[in-house]
Amino acid sequence: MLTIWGRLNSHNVKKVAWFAVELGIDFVRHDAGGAFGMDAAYRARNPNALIPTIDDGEMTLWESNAILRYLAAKHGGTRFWPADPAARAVGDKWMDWQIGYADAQRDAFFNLVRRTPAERDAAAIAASAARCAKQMAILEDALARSPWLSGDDFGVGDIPMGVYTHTWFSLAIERPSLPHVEDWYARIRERPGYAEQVMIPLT
Ligand SMILES: N[C@@H](CCC(=O)N[C@@H](CS)C(=O)NCC(=O)O)C(=O)O
Repeated sequence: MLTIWGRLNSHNVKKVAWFAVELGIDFVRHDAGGAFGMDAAYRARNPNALIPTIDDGEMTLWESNAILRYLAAKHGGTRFWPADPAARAVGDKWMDWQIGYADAQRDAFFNLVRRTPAERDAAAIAASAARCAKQMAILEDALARSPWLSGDDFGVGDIPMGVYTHTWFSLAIERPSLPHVEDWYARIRERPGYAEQVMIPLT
């Protein structure tokens, strides 16, 4: 049985929980991080004191995108992570690209979701929203050429930005109209586990 540690209102935990549902594997998730804190046993599993961490009986692993690739390889065969290096690199690229996107979105997210209206920094929110729009235009261009970030089929490369895109559409910020991103987001919303593990109210 797969164990996932981490609160579900974390982007990085959502990735893993959603993908476990896609893979059809049984898992148990224990809240950790944020208001739930991290005990000494957790910190012994993950010296970074960050979430998520998993244990599947074979190994303990942290770093959400590494966890996704491990689970894809172990439980998905080539279904979600192709064997061909070039095909695999297509989705891998977007997994790494998400780290830069998360940086762009951070100020808008923390100000609008984790702070009270009185504490919000309007200039930081606007700057963050503008950075997100610029990044999302890159995603739009990619999705105009390919149905999925992973290539012709949905794959592990769609998971990280799938999570962050839900936040982008949920935040009270200005968004340009990006029809291919909207279409991809609509298709992702139909995927197993997405509504349950990702589309929860932002907190
Ligand atoms: N690169 C790491 C980043 C992990 C990370 O920053 N996690 C955040 C939540 S999304 C965290 O642990 N924050 C502290 C906390 O929740 O207590 C990964 O992808 O797993």
